[in-house]
Amino acid sequence: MPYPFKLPDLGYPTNALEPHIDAQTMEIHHGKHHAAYVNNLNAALEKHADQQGKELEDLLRTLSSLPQDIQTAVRNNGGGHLNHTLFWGWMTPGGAKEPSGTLLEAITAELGGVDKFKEALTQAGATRFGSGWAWLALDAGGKLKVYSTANQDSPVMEGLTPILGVDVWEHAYYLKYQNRRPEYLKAWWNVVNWTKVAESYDRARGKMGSMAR
Ligand code: MN3
Repeated sequence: MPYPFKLPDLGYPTNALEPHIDAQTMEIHHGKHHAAYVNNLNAALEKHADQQGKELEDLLRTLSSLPQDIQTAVRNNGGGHLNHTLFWGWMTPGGAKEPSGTLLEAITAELGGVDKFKEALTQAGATRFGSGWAWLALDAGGKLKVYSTANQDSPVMEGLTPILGVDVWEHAYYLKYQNRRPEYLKAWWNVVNWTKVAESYDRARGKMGSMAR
């Protein structure tokens, strides 16, 4: 849905991911941080009627062709809106413990298996200096890639499709884990919604297939 963008529901109560992610962090993260990205994105687009019909992903894919005065605001707040919307969906209480299906096959074939993939994503998140995200993304050639981005930059901005991502901004973990980002990342694996992640992968592969045809 294009402008005006709206804060989506979490899909579960703020305390649902306890003890791994605490309720107060979720309340502030969703209700304040994510809400601010949505509000700031709408404020940036308010005076640009010609941009208001675009879907969020389209805005982010074509950042450099947007009016100069809103490029940074759309990059930071549009990226923040998309990243967080996906992030809430990639988490769930009591989800499957491991990936399955075509995603599992791809992780095994391309990344050396689930354990190696988890290590790589954890490492990408732990070593991202300052604020950012660690990603599993699908590149233009249909291959999986594990890496990190700064700030609210999304894989979408460089032509990749996000499959799974983890927020490593301090606001995502500081109340419970303080400076212990690796401990937060370790706990986060317990709440990953593998069903949703597998759907992200299959959808991204499906879109590629239809483009190739
Ligand atoms: Mn965040």
